[in-house]
Amino acid sequence: MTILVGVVALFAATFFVVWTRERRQRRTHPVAAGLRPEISLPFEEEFELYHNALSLCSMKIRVCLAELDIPYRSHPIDLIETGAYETLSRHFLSVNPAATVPVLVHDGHPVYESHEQIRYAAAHAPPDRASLVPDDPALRSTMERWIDRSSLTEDPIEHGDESAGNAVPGLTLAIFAAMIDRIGYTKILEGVLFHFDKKRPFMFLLFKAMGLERMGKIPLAVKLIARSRKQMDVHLDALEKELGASGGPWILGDPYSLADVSWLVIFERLAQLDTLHAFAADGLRPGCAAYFERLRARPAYREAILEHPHPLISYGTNRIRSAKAANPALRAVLEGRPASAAR
Ligand SMILES: N[C@@H](CCC(=O)N[C@@H](CS)C(=O)NCC(=O)O)C(=O)O
Repeated sequence: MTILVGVVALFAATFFVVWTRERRQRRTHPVAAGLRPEISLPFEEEFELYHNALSLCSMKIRVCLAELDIPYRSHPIDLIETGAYETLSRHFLSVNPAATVPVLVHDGHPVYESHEQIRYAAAHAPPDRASLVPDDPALRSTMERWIDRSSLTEDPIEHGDESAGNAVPGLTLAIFAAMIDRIGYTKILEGVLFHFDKKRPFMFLLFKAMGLERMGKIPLAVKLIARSRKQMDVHLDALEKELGASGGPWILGDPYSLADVSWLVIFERLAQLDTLHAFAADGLRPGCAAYFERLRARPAYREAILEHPHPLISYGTNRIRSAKAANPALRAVLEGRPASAAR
């Protein structure tokens, strides 16, 4: 018995020492947005991108680089949803101490925050490419407004009224819950030990334990999804109006701009969530539905999204689709329709 207590105490002490040391080395902190010329990172190519297939902000900068035809060296980084907390690795923290993707690196200097990265990339457009930023100041200010209205900012859950990007994380809970059933508990545990926002790994543990099918039994998730859905409705109504006023085909009318880059990924996320039809299709916001089809037809969509697939994303979308088909109450939670309404 004494030996057993001794072994347990030794194990606990060793664990505590290792954890404390690791935690110190994996400390995270916020970073200022934009180019950080004072930081130098190892690099091989003019542009390098640390990104993830699922991450909305990563999709945005990939689309932008594809539109501008800027080649880059790709560094795929896992999030827990796609396999592991690689963003918490010591290596990645040396690239971004805020532990988030994407990070654009230009000549070895990081540019943080995707809405700043697209502006930065546009300012470095090759001379033979349209810069995606109109010269006309009025159009430029409209573009900025629509970039902001699609951006994911700090503490998005509390600011869904401000932008569609902030309304997205609440809706994304469904695909989180679907994807996480393929990830082991020990991987999530790394987040419990080291993630800067402990709510997130605990949320994944809960989703994994409960399963997507029982998401409707988590009152906080149900409330958040309903609120995010309403917020997204408001943002899309505004976009529908703007597309009508500009006459399309793009947000500013004729010129395709950074605003369109930013909105493409919002629609793509709704499609990944198998919920696009509840927001823009079949006579519901036809302007937005047709707009997304036009965005999808651009070569950048193929290059930046279709050519960066992840098996767990398609797995997640299919899981959501089949779970809703088998469970009308879950469909009602995710799509806001009465449980009896079939698609
Ligand atoms: N405002 C940042 C948001 C960056 C962000 O939150 N990235 C997410 C993926 S979309 C992330 O890396 N999350 C890491 C985690 O949750 O552990 C941007 O626009 O770049």
